[in-house]
Amino acid sequence: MFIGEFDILLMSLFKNRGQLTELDFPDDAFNQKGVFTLIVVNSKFSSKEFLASLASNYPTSPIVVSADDEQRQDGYIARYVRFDKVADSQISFEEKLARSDISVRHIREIHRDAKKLLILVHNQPDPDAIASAMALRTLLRRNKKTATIGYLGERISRPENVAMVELMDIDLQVISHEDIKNFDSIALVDVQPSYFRGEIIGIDSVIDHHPITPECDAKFTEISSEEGATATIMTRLLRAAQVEISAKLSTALLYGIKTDTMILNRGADLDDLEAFTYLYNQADLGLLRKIESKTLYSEEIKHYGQALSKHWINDGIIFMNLGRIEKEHLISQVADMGMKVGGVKWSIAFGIVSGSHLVMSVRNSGSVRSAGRLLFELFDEIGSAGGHRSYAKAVIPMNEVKDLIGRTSRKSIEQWIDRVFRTATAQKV
Ligand SMILES: [Mn+2]
Repeated sequence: MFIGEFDILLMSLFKNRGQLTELDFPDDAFNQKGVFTLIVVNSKFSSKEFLASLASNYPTSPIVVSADDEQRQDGYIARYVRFDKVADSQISFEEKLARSDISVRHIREIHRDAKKLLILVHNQPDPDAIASAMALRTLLRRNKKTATIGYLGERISRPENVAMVELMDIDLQVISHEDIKNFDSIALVDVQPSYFRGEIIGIDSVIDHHPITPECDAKFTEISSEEGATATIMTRLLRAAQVEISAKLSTALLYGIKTDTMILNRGADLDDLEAFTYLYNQADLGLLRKIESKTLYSEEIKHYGQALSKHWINDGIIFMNLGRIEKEHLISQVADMGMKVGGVKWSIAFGIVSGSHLVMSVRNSGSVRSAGRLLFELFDEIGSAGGHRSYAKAVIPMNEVKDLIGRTSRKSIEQWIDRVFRTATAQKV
């Protein structure tokens, strides 16, 4: 039911939703028969009294007032909507896609003649990087044979990432610097040229969501740090090009956005939300659950068990030693777990990785000194150390540890770490 005069365009929007009743006078509203799925009132008639009697006459019909510049007033029974704004935001979204479509034509042009294209991600491929690389391959209308998705690091080991690659059957390849010569075009995804310290030449395109760095010259760049994930940018480009996004690709992109934004908690913006909602509708959620549940391997539980059973707590700090291990990510997982213990303000997990480096992962409750700064001050001179306020990491070569404390027995390392952290966390900020 429409009460009052309305724009023809607005009326046409509602025409296909059912039968319209158009009334010129508000009083006519009270002698209508039937059930109304929506009542739209021109703001001219939106007095409190009128809306209240409308509501009591039609208790099951939602009431919307087409407002001009009026704000919604408290105590009013209806919702105020500026219909022109609704249309406006839809148009500006379409405008954004249309602009992105120009970008798509550009990047397609740049890689068009390449016989062998390399889509290169950073050395530790995460779901966002992997999904975005797959998306670019689809966007460029290429397949496994005509575009390789590769990285220069070691075999991926994080269980979720391994599960993603295996369960989704993704052909992610480890490549060497030598191999790079075999490609006649290179696209970077989720990373920028400066990351490779000038070691890779001939980069034709860059798509990334990290803050732009100098020396980012490529024929095509789409770098936007407002987005929480490169997968969000890729989703926009695919939609702009009106490419159908398969269930598999939707799942991968959704997972990329989820992990890079910590389920839309960290650095996510409206575009991430928009992409998330869009992908969610066409993703294989069962498959996604399967991937996400694979966070542990059976042989890893032993390390966990040992570290947890031998933990000790001093001055609100929980210490957990994983001993000698191969998989570094276990240390940060155990550190996360330490924060769940009641009364704990700091969680320190550490272990010797590949026999060559002492790796420490530090977490705190946030209301204490910055973890990143603390590690930096303590260990920057003998290793690499730093991170965020509440989570940080230090990596120290074992020979430095030996120089510093004389020996590298389990006991001496534990005593040293205990002493260092108790002293450092006791200091005033
Ligand atoms: Mn990313």
